[in-house]
Amino acid sequence: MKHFYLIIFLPALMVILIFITSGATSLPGQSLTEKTITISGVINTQNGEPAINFLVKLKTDEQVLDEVVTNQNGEYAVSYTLDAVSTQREIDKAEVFELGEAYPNPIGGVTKSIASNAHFPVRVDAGAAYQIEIYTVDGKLVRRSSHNLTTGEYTISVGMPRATGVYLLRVRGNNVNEVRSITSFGGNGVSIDVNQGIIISKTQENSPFYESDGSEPDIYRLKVVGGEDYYDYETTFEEFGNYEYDVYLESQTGLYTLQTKVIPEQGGSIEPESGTFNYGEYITLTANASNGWQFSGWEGDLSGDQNPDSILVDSDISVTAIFQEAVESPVTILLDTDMKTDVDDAGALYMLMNMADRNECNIAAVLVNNKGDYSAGAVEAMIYHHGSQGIPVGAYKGDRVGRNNDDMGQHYVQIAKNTEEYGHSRVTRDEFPDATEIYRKTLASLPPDQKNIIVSIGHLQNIYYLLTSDPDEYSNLNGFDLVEKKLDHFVVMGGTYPSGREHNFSSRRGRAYTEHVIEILDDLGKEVWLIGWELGDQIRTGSGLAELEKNHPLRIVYDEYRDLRDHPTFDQLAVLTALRDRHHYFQWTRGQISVDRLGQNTWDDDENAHYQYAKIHEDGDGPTADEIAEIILNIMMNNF
Ligand SMILES: [Ca+2]
Repeated sequence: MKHFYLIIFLPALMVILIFITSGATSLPGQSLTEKTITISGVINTQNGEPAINFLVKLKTDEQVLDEVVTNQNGEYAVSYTLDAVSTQREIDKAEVFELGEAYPNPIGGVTKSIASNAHFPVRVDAGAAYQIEIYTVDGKLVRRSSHNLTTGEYTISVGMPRATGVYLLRVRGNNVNEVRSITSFGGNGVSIDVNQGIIISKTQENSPFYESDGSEPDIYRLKVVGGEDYYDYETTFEEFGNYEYDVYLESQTGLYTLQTKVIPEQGGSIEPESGTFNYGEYITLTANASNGWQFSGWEGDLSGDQNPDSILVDSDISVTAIFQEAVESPVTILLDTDMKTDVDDAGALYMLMNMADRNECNIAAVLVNNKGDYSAGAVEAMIYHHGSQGIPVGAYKGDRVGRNNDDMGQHYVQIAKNTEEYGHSRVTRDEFPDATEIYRKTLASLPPDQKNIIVSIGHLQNIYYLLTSDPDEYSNLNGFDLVEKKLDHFVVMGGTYPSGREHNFSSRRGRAYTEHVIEILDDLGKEVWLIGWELGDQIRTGSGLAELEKNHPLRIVYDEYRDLRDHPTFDQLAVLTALRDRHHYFQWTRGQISVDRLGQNTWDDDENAHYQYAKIHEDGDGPTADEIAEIILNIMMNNF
């Protein structure tokens, strides 16, 4: 910041008045006085215009007591309340209080007359700065002089009042603090009380001395500080009571620049980004985060993380806004899987576990909707293999839906039974709690304000039993109300769009559940995002899994099921939709689904419905099927 100091005495461009008001306070042993000084005035530029946005300071040599910025009319008012203690140090006038109150007049002693001047021989005992001061009896300082003295006798000139009357003479310094009474005879001499001590004789020398009895104003300085466009002033103070104190008015003006910086650049922006501002202005700065980013805090001339924040213009300003990638509270997933033949369920489970490791989701529970004994055990084996022990697993306990032990994929049976390799202990579904119980227990434990999502990648009977469940030890809500309260939405792999037949919805013993679940979901009104068979069939992955270790369950099941050939990603697309920006990957059609008794689904476009199904973006509007497949493969392989 540039400062320009220039002091010039000029004719009175302005008049500054000092108003002194008195209050009173008291300290033990002393009666001291508290005073408030207020100085107000108008500053004009040399051509008579109001000086706007000048900083005016009331200050001693050491300390700024008050400061204000001139208003649109160039007006200012500064004030300061002097308490009895601090003023002794900060401003000369304090000594007036100290003297007037603590050293009552007169002290006594022998009175001697001094013929025509006020020169006092003084004996001092050691080198130090001494001050000789003359006060009126009511404590107003009339004169002061300072002297650096060593041991010996000195004659010191002290300005004496011309007005006839009794005054106090005080000598202090180097542990001396003596007060005498003197009488001034109006320029014809003084008399002084002499006592044992510092004042030992008198001289007859004549010496003019400066006099001010308080009837004339003194000259004070106004400091003008500012930029290139500055002016210099002299001003006068009308001074009452002949007090002595140093007052500087320091004014400042000018134009200053704002520079901003954003770290990292893509994190957001600052408004305003730059500019030129008048001294004394406040700039309000707003940090605007980009999508996916959040404001972290200010650096430079601002600090903290208040947003927006404001800053006073008193120099060139440089402000940096720090942004960080937004960490949203991850969604909470309840995965409902058949894990019985097709291997996309295993791919979906590994995607979820890998994404949970990177805080993209919490896995609250896995529910298994196949009647075969080993589906839940296979899920448990994969959870253990991945190191995600602790995820609750619930199993469908009925005997209608899905495949039995002989018909289900033997690759899953093999995984479930291999406790030695994967370290799990529960193998068959009778060792797992009921899926409805896990659903209810988990939902009851979740806060309703999170994004709790059921991702369904199999048959719908578990969801049916959940939605029709009664209150229990976990919740006094029935299933419908519990889901209404705790769940945000469903992502469902099932159906073919806009119409067709698909196994999850239409299996011979499962399709009755589908029909009922859709009816209940119609009533519930929650969002349902649908992944159809035709979409998963276009996006194929699997061959890349050959790079996984040989004991990796995902590699084993893909190898056993399809010889590690590329294979549709029905269930993985549901996970991708649940956890990533679904509009980036797919375009969505909103409408009403209907499912008949055979599990055949049809579709009616309806902008007000709460079902949507996904399809690949038109050319150029989003990633292609191959690009999505690559992303899924990498997430399954924990390579992202
Ligand atoms: Ca499935």
